Amino acid sequence: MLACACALALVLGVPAAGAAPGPPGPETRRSAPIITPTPQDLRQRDDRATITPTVTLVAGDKADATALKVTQQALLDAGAHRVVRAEGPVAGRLTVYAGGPGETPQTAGALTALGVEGPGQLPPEGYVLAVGERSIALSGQDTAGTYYAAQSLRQLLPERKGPGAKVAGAEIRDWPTTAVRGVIEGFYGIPWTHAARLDQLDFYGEHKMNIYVYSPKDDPYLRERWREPYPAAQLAKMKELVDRARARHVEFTYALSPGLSVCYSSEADIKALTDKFETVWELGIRTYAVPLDDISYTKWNCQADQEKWGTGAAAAGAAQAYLLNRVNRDFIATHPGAAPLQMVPTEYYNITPSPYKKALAELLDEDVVVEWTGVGVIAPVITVAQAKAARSVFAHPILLWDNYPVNDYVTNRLLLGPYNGREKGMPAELGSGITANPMNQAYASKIPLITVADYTWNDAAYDPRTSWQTAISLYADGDARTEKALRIFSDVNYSSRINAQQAPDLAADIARFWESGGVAALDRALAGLQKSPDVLRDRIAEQEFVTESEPWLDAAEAWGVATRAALRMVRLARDGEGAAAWDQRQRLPGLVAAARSFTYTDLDGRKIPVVVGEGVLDRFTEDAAAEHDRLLGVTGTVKGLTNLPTYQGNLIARMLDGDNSTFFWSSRATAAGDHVTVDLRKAREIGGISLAMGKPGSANDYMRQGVLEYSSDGASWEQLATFSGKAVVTATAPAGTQARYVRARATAGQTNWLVVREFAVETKDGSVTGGPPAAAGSSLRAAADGDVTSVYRAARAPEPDEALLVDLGGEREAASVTVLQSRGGSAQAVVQVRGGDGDWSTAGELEDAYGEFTLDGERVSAVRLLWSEGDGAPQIAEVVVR
Ligand code: 14T
Repeated sequence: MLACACALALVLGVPAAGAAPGPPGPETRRSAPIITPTPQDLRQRDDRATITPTVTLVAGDKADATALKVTQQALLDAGAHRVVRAEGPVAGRLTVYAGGPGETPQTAGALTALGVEGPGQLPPEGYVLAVGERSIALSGQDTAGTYYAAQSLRQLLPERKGPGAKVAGAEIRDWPTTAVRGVIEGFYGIPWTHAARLDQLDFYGEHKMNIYVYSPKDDPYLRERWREPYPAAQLAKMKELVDRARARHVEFTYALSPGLSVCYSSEADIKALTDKFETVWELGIRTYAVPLDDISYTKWNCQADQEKWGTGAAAAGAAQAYLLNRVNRDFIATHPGAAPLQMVPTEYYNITPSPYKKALAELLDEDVVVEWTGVGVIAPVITVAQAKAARSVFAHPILLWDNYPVNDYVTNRLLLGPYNGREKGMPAELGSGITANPMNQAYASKIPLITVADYTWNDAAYDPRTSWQTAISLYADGDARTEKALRIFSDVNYSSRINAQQAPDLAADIARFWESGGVAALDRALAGLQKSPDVLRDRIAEQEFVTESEPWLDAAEAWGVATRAALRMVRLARDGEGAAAWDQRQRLPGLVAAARSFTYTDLDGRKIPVVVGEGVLDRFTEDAAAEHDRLLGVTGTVKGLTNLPTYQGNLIARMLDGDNSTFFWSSRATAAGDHVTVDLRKAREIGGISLAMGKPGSANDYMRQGVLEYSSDGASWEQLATFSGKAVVTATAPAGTQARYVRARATAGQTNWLVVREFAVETKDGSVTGGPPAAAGSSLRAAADGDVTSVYRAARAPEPDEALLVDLGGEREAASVTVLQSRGGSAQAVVQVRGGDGDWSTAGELEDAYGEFTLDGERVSAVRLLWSEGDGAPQIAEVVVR
């Protein structure tokens, strides 16, 4: 069997394809045709076709109308002036036979003439597409197959302004390995627009997907108010969707979710369900689903159910089976042409045998299809064995509801990486097929959905990275600059529960930089990131992509600016440009804050700060600052660490920002062993410790049982205190305690997540005295705490003879003293050092934001700044002795 490697051979083997005659003109958009999903079997032929000015189209009365339209349009786009229907070939013209045995009988003869076998032996939806010298034949096993042959032809033909294009001879025999392939609009939050849905249906057809399940959680008529009839205007729109879907060979599936309020035993409710189904039957809908996910099955909505089935999960399974069977018998069975009913069980997310599943498996009519999300609501992997187990535990055909690329549980993110972690051979075990739950962003969803379509059609040939490149290339519509920008943008929106690594391309560039230091190469990559949003805004064909991705585009651009500034800072510091590097360093927090400032507005009107490249871009700016710290000779900012995942933008750093209204928030319950840790960056003498957890609105989000511990190496820990049942914990380390790390570690599991407002650790090393006194919220110590981001801000201008004294707590050999003034502070001072003899000598005069004074290895025990009078209040970020 031939797969994607052969597609390549086909293209490379006949370089003239799509480009002849002459060199590729500007109208030649793509040199290498991509057929996606990857065909099962594609072979090159020695001959090639020529697009003649008039092309003859031979098609029977029963030929698939949309297949003919697609074929005709593809021929016109390939440069034909006219496509004329006829009964047979006309001399001098290319003839295209469109239609399988049941549609266009003439195709059989054409295939014989080309020496190609017909589609008779292929599975449903299979097709044969042959391109020979004088004719092209498209022959589906059924009309869907012919339509898919037309889609493949569309991708095979070049785009040209006039006739004459040469098309490499090819023979494709192709069929899907998964019978049901498509998308379930099944997410919470803002539903897709009508226009987006119409557009999606076209897109599904182009990618050989054959099902769309209409099930947005926040359409009131589908869930909250499921019994209510539709307003006429909404029915009219649904009709438009149904018609569009039918034309694209997509099964429009109507899913009604009564579980929030249904009384399973109620004849009235069963009638309400089937009545609603009846109204949409009129629109042409033939496939139905009753999802019972995300509801309570331990609480009945009516007393009658309690009386009929008793209590417990098995009772719920029996009640649900009863309702589903009634719908199956009263509605599906009485409506010829209706497809098998689909249902989502309340336990949809595992394969663990249970009383509920047992009841459902035994009682539900055997032709009802059961939906299942894999193991886990968002399954990182789905294996052949799991699919088999699902089939056996539910004892019904399984339709995989795959929660990718859905982002309703991470509305601050776009998930643009490929479909991944689904074992080859898995679809064959399901019995039904695969529907992917997409993002609230319909257009951006197309990138991952193209890869889903690829996997579901031909899982054996599927390669996530290759498919992802194809998806990007296709979505960029062959425009090289758009493609590059889209790849960069998708790279920084790559990770998810099914793709572990964030920004794999950029992370590799950054790793290379830290290893071997090529500033220019990394700056090129970061400039690419900074510019990619504008390229996409200007050039991408689907402007809706830009509209819905706007906050992420803004953030990507701003991160490009911030990371480039960080890189520049490192370069300057390495080049000995201390003043310029310091200037750059001080811009950094503002640039990072700007990059974090863009928001997505959700269904409730809440503004959610979006993230891109998290863990990579933010990390780079932190690593760059750490490198700058190292070059300056300071220990750096106290850091927060945790093994817990973060809920949205509530980063661990927020427990150290001195702001009691911001907090770290975990995105899961705390388990024994979980910790939050303060890293003081070097062993220091510590004093008082205060851990403030919980917050208004989440008063119970605190660590119920734990220990406060410290360590100098992060490996062996000493206990300071234990705590339980208190949201605010304080302790004092015994005098002389030296520690680099202080942590709170949970000693028991709990159901609540964790909020830490502040984790304050007092440090006692280094002493700063003198004046002027510090302003409120600042401290003298900040001038010599090893952290250039904490600033000593004087409360007032210096008085005559006032000086700031930094005691090093011992004598050491020093090469230089550097004084860093924060932006906005421009005090002047004479900088003196105290030598081994106790005498003060002048090192230099501080005049600017950055003052570096050489000491030639003198022994130094203290530094003082003798302030000049008349200036404003000094602001000293750090006095550094090296
Ligand atoms: F029906 C299911 F197969 C399913 O996945 N239901 C929902 C789905 O609508 C949603 O889009 C998806 C991703 O968030 O997960 C399910 O919803 C949940 C699942 C949870 F575990 C909502 C809250 C949960 F805690």
